[in-house]
Amino acid sequence: MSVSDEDLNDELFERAQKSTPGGVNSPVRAFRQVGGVPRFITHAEGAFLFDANGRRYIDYVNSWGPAIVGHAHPEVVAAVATAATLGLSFGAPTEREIEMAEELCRLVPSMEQVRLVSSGTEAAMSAIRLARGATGRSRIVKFDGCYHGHADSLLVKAGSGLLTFKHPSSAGVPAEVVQHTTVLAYNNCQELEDTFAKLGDEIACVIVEPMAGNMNFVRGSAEFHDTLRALCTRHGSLLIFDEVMSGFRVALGGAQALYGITPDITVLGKVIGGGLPVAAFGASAGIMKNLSPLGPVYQAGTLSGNPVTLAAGLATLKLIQAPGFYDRLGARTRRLMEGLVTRARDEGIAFVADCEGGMFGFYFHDQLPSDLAGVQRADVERFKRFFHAMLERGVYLAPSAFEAGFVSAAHHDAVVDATLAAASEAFAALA
Ligand code: HOZ
Repeated sequence: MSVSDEDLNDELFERAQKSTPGGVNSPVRAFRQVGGVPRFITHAEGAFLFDANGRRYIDYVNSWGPAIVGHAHPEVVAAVATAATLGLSFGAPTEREIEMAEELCRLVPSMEQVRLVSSGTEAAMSAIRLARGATGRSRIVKFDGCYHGHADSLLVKAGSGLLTFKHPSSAGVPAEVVQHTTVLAYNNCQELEDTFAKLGDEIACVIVEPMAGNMNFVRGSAEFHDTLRALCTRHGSLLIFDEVMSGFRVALGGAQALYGITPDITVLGKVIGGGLPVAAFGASAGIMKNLSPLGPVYQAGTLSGNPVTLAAGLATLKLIQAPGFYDRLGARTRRLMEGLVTRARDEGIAFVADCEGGMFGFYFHDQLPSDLAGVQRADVERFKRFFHAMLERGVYLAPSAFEAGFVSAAHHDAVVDATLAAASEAFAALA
């Protein structure tokens, strides 16, 4: 019997579902919004993923952001291999942790000190605890459609998988746990002003994705960020920029460098681990001194600052500082988005797109959204058909209309051209 194109992915998916809920270890990997069987990846190189059937895809998920220099970059792989031979984990400090902390503080000058952790969830959760400990206040403010990992107090009207699977506020989180979480509309300055007028002196912190990537790609307006900064300063609340996605993605200094805003606390992840699990949160020394062992705010981790993961991260941070790196990355991402818009419009399809650095979003709609309500006005059914038309043609997009996409340095012009050729056919099929 001949093995059809989808058989090995099908087989693996069936097997996976027996031992793992939904067959995946993170919900966003499932194809539940778009339908069909997730591709089981055997390996990746540069701009390409290869699945169990040996099919090659141009990858615009890039491990949900980290693979900014392309998959399996030889310098990153060599750094990991060298580090691994020296031991995988010590549970004691290493010089590499100092190097990473120094590098992060140099590149993101709003931070004087950082604490390294193993996931974005941990970093955001710890940043909130730090803000509460430093201010002695309980209330936190977040925005509808923003996602900051899966800590309990942040799983209210959240983006990413919660939005995709239509459970924006997770079950299993007691009302008492989220009673201090206030959720506002993204980019709405009036709501912010009103909330601070009423609750300002209770607010420990506002946590925001300055360029949101978990409800598709939505840019925070300059006015929104200026208002946020001014209100937090006036009321003694801490402003937390969650730059897990935008950090080292939209610019070397993150979104805060583009907006010229100095947040009180920054949360980083994804790119800083180059594909291995590392995240960080950082702030002024005055704020960070509240953390244990200096202060009373507890935070810890067996594998925090792991020497092998930091080797991958440091090698990646070195590569992205090559002259012209972000100019080239931004130019390719723009060419991709402009090419998609032109090809969709050639077919009479309402389609808009936006991007910054190596991060992008597109919508089957005639207007770019500024908040979650705007995102939800776009045509998800059309997105699903486009997703599959592109997948059939060897282009792997995020399997959700509510996720940002990513371009890497390995997406050379020829790769972008091949994507656009696939998109021409896909749009024609949709039209
Ligand atoms: N922020 C990522 C996607 N929105 C998270 C990836 C995941 O949840 O697996």
